[in-house]
Amino acid sequence: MSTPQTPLSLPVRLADGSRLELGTATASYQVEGAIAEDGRGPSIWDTFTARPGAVRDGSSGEVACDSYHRYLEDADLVAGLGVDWYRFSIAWPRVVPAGTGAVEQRGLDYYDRLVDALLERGLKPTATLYHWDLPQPLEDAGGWLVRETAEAFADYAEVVAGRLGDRVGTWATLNEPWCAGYLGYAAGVHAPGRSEGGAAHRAAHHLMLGHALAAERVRANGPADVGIVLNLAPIWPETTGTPEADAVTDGVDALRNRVWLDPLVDGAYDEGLLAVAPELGDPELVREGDLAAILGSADWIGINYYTPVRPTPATGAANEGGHPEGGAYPGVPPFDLVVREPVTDIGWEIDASGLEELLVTTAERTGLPVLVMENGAAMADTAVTDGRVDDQDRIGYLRDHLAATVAARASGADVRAYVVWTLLDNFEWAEGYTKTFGLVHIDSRDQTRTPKASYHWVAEQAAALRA
Ligand code: IFM
Repeated sequence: MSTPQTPLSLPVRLADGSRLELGTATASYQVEGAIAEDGRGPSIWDTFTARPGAVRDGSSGEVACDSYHRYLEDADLVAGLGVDWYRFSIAWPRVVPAGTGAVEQRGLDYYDRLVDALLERGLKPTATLYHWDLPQPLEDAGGWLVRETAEAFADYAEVVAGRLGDRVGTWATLNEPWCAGYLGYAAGVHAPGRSEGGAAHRAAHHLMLGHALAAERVRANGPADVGIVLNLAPIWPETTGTPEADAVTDGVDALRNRVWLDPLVDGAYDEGLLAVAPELGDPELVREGDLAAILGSADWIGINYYTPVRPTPATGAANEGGHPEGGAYPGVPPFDLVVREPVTDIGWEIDASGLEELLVTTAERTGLPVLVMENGAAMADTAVTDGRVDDQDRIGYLRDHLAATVAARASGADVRAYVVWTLLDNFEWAEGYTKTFGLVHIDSRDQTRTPKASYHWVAEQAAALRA
């Protein structure tokens, strides 16, 4: 990693006068807390976190960063960064507590206040409609394995857009459907914690259908820029040149990348994908008109990038390789995932060139604007000394990845934004509070927020871009 002190050369504007926009992001269940307040219903993450052993430190989002009550302080922190955007997500169970039916106005009121607070501070509110907190009643009725969930998602999207659409211009339907579908319904390491093998492909299709139906409803509410946020990955095979290795590489690429991009760009699931996911060839699942609805339904593609994926045929048990993601690729021949040094505190390999590659290839493949909607690093930097957290390692990571973003843009890819994950140290899903990605440290005893050195570094980059 290069030294953080090296000045970053940011091409401030392109010939057309546009510049890269910066932002930071959070997600409802990871920061809000207040899970039983103002009529919020239970979500699958409330249920999953209560399951013994599901979360590393046995914690939950019950309090999290208490952002439901401290959103003004958070908005001030984002404003202090001088960035353009705040990307937040809306908790479906706050707005439609049972998943369908009655709307909870107090839940909508919260997001209304948040959006106004951002606008008052000159920030662009960017809303994600689904960052994994499915209302539990919908899971009880089958979750993403059933079509009705996609239809309910569209109804909920319409309610939210109806209330916020006059002030929110940029909408993301789903965040990382790969996690919602395959970590949730195949690997079982995320809520709802089900290990259903190939049935998870049903979830993938319903998520994409839900995206398309929701996008249509959001647009029906007025001018809106609607996209989808994918955790695509550069697939860098560790082994090549054998039929086994090629089958693994193609299968991993199919489920990590093509199952989302192909229907958006081609309106089809390709042959290699159908080989690992024959369920996607079932006309009862993929009904007439579904693929036509998904085709062209995104105005932009959001990319969340942290690490490359290096598969190799397994030498041991099927799809284990000691990696929790192994079970998230049903239908792919047994493989291991190789991780090279250096790694972050969560064990993810650091390689910024993967981001540049993804931005360039995704822009080419889709012909759409691409936005880095999440990028950041878990680093073991929890100590506050004299009111400071000196996270030079995080600065190094961000610096290299922002430089990779700029390089992709300079080479002609239509890269519009770079959004840092995340504003606050928060609830990191199955890792609980053991892994911290934030620009701002949170003292869980009293919720004191302490901006880290990386916060000040991002502020400097934002100032340079605005100059
Ligand atoms: O914290 C998550 C986020 O919710 C989704 N993208 C990856 C982040 C780090 O794991």
